[in-house]
Amino acid sequence: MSDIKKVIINKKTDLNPIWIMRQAGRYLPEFREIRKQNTDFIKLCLNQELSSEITLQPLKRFDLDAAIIFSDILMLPYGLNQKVEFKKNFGPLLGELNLNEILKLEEIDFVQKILPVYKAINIVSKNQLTKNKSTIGFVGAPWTLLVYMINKQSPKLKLKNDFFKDNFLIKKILIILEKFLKVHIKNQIDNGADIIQIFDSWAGLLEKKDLPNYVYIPTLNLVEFVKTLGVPVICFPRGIKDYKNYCETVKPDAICIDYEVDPIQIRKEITIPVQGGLDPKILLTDKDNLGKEAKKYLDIFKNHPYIFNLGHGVLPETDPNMVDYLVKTVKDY
Ligand code: 1CP
Repeated sequence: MSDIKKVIINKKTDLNPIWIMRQAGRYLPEFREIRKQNTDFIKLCLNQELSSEITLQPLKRFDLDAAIIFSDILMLPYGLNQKVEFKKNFGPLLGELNLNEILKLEEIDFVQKILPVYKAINIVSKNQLTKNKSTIGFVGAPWTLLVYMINKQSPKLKLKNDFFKDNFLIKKILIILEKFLKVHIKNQIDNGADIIQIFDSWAGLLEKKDLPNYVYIPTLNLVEFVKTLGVPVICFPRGIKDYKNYCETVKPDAICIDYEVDPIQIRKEITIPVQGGLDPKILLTDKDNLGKEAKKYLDIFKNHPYIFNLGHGVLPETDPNMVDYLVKTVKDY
């Protein structure tokens, strides 16, 4: 069993495993090299040779405890036949949402369309580099995917005023998302993912009164589904503020915290295993500061099951030497 699973399942407190959100990505020159020759991001995600190679790149450099599959949460709307593009210096751009077409979609056609993602997971989980380590599969939470599907681009800081105007469409999309997210999760697990992380990157955009309908209930359904498959599930409701209420309602096996929440308060309030927290911007400072800030999290969660990670993805401008220093600091603690 991987150290990450020992923390989550056996509640071990002496292991300090580490992985990093967006560990396979733009801060690595070897990734940028492949990316330069593969300008279509979706096609790259659907090339199992390259996407498995990219997934393993950070494990070749650093003593990380997990591989997270190089894919994207937006492969789901792509599989649902909504057009998805990634524009340089802009981010994701989605096409028209055709409800009738989505309603007609069959499970086997969805799976066929994104099959290389599962093949890549299979390759990665069988590679020597992931021996005794976890292979993390992931999905976007229904709410965060709904945001991209309706908004068709990153919401950045807030939702448009008319976001909720088509209630019928929203309800239907949430039902479809639940169905296909379950298919997507099951296929990742069947191909070797031994942990699932649910990214709710835009949970923080909602008012408290809307959390039950858009975050708690849809995510709880997925969490319960993952549990029936015997795999631990980590939830990352970025910006949620009330992590205690989230954990008590959604009941994930572990909770990933963002960098805006006070870790001391989390330590006091949360009883389940915790992951993450360190501000990715700390990696842009210097080694002394990085060591100090990393130890702060390790000290606070000393007697608590804790998986080291950042409080959001590693930034593209990060020096890989700083990541190396971070991993060593955590391992030597
Ligand atoms: O080279 C490039 O320009 C592509 C950059 C990139 C990468 C490396 C994107 C576009 N996606 C990814 C990979 C990715 N995305 C992974 C791979 C595994 C790893 O972590 O190493 C994962 C887990 C994701 C998940 C993801 N995609 C999230 C959830 C986590 C988060 O960052 O909040 C979200 C919101 C996305 C959407 C997305 N995809 C890409 C970008 C730039 C974005 C964010 C856009 C926005 O700000 O709305």
